[in-house]
Amino acid sequence: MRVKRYIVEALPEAVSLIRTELGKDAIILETKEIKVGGFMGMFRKRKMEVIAAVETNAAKAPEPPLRKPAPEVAAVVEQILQTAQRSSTAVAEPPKPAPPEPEKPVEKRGSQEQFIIEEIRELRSFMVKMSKERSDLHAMSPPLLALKQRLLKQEVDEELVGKLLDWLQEQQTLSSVELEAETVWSLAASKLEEWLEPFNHGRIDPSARVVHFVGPTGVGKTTTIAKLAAEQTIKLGKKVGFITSDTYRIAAVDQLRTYANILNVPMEVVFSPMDLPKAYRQLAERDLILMDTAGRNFRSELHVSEVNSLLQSDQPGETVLVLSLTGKTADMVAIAERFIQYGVQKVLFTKLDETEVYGAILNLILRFELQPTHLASGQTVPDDIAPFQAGSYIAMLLGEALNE
Ligand SMILES: Nc1nc2c(ncn2[C@@H]2O[C@H](COP(=O)(O)OP(=O)(O)OP(=O)(O)O)[C@@H](O)[C@H]2O)c(=O)[nH]1
Ligand SMILES: [Mg+2]
Repeated sequence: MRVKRYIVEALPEAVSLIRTELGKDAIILETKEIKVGGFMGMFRKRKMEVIAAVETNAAKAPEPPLRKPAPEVAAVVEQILQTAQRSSTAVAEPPKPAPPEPEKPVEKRGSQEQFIIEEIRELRSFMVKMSKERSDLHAMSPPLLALKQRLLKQEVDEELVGKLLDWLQEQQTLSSVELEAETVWSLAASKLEEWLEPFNHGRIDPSARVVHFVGPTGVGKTTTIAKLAAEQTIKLGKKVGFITSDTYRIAAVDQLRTYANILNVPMEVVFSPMDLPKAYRQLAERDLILMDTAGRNFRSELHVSEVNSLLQSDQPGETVLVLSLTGKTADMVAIAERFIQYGVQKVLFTKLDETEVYGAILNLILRFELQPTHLASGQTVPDDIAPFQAGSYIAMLLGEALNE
């Protein structure tokens, strides 16, 4: 049997190709919508994948039942072929310019179109039925199903889940036995680790002199800065300075000043980008400057460009986008999209302690190629923060195989 895979815009295109390349006895084994291009299976263009096959040697041993061309399948293919031909004729040969009775050709074309639409509808329901039967036969094993459900409950992007499950199913096929739950879990963990490998070295760049923290209101920017200042001072022995541009609320300046006093860190307040050079001069002796910004509605482009004007610096530095895991994934995506335009490459997730749903971390990292620096998991300064580690993150995401 010769099997061939076609990626096309629409079914009729595949049908013509199949007929040309595999001949009229070809059968369609599977059709599904897929996406191509993009990154890690995302942001792709919609296409159609059509798997077709033709028997090359009738004398060969019979194929397993799944692959055997069912008579109704062949009939469907024949129908598709006819329909495609009719529809391509309809496209290639539009009705001739209006003869004396202008109404008639329009009517004729209308009914012809209607006929094709009806046929396509019928075909589609046939194909859906066939592919359902086929997928029923290929029903996922309970451990794979459990993993799928777990990841969807964790709000992992459906496309990522599909990609992981496809790979696991391949492994299962290769091993030709049903994989046990523990194996499925450890294979999934290793695949996720492979995906996250390029993003497992986030941290704050040791050569950065200025680190800016941006993010929506109340996500924990100021608290995080205090936690990191303690980490950098106590653990790494760095001399840290603070700058805040959050002058929208008096309390905001006071909040950072309180931490500055406790940690014995000098602090400068800037009201506009023009104040920055002076602030840097004042903190010239410090090894690392952590800059707090006001939380705003960063779905607004205006607010993003406004905060960006404060992030300009001639010093080596970076900007960390702070996002709370209690936020909605769609909102996080919209905000990340805005900041990506300004070159933000790092992300720090807070409020890990307030949720048991961790998929957004994976989605955001892979979708935007953001380097995660830390995970913050509570209100206590300085303890409730830890560097991001792919291994422990994946363990949280997957949970316990046997409890599923
Ligand atoms: N549970 C939990 N609470 C946190 C965490 N990080 C910060 N918070 C709390 O979230 C609230 C807001 O924290 P802030 O640090 O003021 O947040 P912000 O992003 O600076 O807020 P704005 O400056 O108003 O935009 C405070 O009550 C913090 O204690 C965390 O990891 N877990
Ligand atoms: Mg703040």
